[in-house]
Amino acid sequence: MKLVVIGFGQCGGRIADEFLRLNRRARAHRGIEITPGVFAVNTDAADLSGLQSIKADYQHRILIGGRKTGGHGVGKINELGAEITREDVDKVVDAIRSTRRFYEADAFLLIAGAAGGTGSGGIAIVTQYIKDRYGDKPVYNIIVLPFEHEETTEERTVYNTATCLKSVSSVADAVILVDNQRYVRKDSSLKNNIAKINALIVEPFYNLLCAGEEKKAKYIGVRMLDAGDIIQTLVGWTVIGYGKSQLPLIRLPFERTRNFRKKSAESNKGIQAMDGALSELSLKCNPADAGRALYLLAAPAREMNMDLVKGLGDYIRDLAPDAIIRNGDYPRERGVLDVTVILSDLSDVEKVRKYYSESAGFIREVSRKQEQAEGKLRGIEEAAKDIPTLL
Ligand SMILES: Nc1nc2c(ncn2[C@@H]2O[C@H](COP(=O)(O)OP(=O)(O)OP(=O)(O)O)[C@@H](O)[C@H]2O)c(=O)[nH]1
Ligand SMILES: [Mg+2]
Repeated sequence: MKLVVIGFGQCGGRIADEFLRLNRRARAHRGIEITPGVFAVNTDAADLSGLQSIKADYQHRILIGGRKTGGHGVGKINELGAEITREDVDKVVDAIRSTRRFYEADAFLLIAGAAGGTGSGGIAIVTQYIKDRYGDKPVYNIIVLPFEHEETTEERTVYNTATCLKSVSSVADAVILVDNQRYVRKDSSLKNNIAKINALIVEPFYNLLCAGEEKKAKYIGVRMLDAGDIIQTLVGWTVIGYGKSQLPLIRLPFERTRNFRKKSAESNKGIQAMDGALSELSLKCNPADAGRALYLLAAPAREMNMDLVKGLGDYIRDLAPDAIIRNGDYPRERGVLDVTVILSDLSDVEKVRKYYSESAGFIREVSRKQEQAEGKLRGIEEAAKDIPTLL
C-alpha cells in the first residue's frame, strides 16, 4: 500500500519524517516504495528546519500563516491553528498535488499531535478539504494523544485534544489513536525518548505497507495482504500494534522434521508475538469493541504453516468476537517472526470519552474565569472614572 503522508505541527512533522525513513528502509532492503510523497506543514519555521529527511524545499516543508504568526507557531491555540490552515489550505494542497507521483498513492495519511495548536487545529481542515477534492481515496489520520504530565500542567491540553478528536472523527475515514504515555520508557531522557517513540509509532506500518507492494515471488505469501484489505479494515476509531518473537537463525536439516513438538513451539512463538502486539497497542482499548480487525504474520517461509495462521485467527476471534477479521502472511527474513494487528471500527474508546467529559468542565471553568476577570476590570474602570486622560 502506498501513502501520501502529511504531518502537521511539530509532532506530525516529525512522525512524517519518520515515515520517510521507513520508505528509505523499504527501498534499500526490499526495493519497494511505500510513501510516494511526504510533507510537513507548520506555522513554525524553526520546527520545519529541524526535520531531517523531508525534502528541504517550500513544496515539501510548507510554512503557513507567515504574516499572522511571524513563523513562530500559534502557541497552543488550536482555534488559531484551524483559522490559519483554512486560509492557506489551497497552498498546502497545491504543493502536495504538484509532486510527480501523487497519483500512485492508495490513500492519504495525515498526522498531528492533538494537544498542540497548529497540528491539532489544522488537521481536520485539510482532511475535509482533501476528502471533498479527492473523494476516491480514503483519508486517514494518526492522532497523537498527550503525555499524562501535559494533562496536569497545561490547561489547554485536554480541551485541544477533545476538540481535535471531535473534529477529525467527523471527517477522516479512520482515526488511528496513538497514546504518547504508552511509549514512555522510564530509563532514558524525554528527548531521546521522543525520537525513539516516533520510531516505535511508525514501526507497525513497515510490514503492513510493504506486504502488498512485493513483486518477488519468494516474498509473496499464500494470502497476500494488500491495500484493499487495509482499506476495508480501517474505519472510525482505530488502534495498531506490533509484536515479535526471535527464532533460531539456523535450523539444521534434521530439525525440519514434522515433529509435533516443534510445530507446537512455532504456534507458541506466533501467539507470543500476537500477545506482544496486543499488549503494545498504540492506545489501551477493549478488543471486544472492535468491529473490524486485521493481522499480518511475517516470518521465514518455512516457519509458516496453516496451523500457525489459523491459531492466530482463533486467538483474535476469541478476543474480538464481533469483528470481521482479515489476515495475511508475509514471508520474510530469517530469525524473526512478527505480528502486526489493527483493531478498527471501535464502538467505544474510554480515553476519548474521558477527554470529552473533562473538557466540558474546562469550558465551564473558562467562562467562569472570564466573568470573574470582566467583573474585576469593571471595578478598576469604575475607580478611574474621575481621572482625566492624556489622550
Ligand atoms: N510522539 C510525539 N509527540 C510529540 C512530538 N512533538 C510533540 N509531541 C506532542 O504533541 C503535543 C504538542 O503538539 P505540537 O506538535 O508540539 O504542537 P504544534 O502543532 O506544533 O502547535 P504549536 O506549537 O502550538 O503551534 C504534545 O502532546 C507533545 O507531547 C513528537 O515528535 N512525537
Ligand atoms: Mg509547534
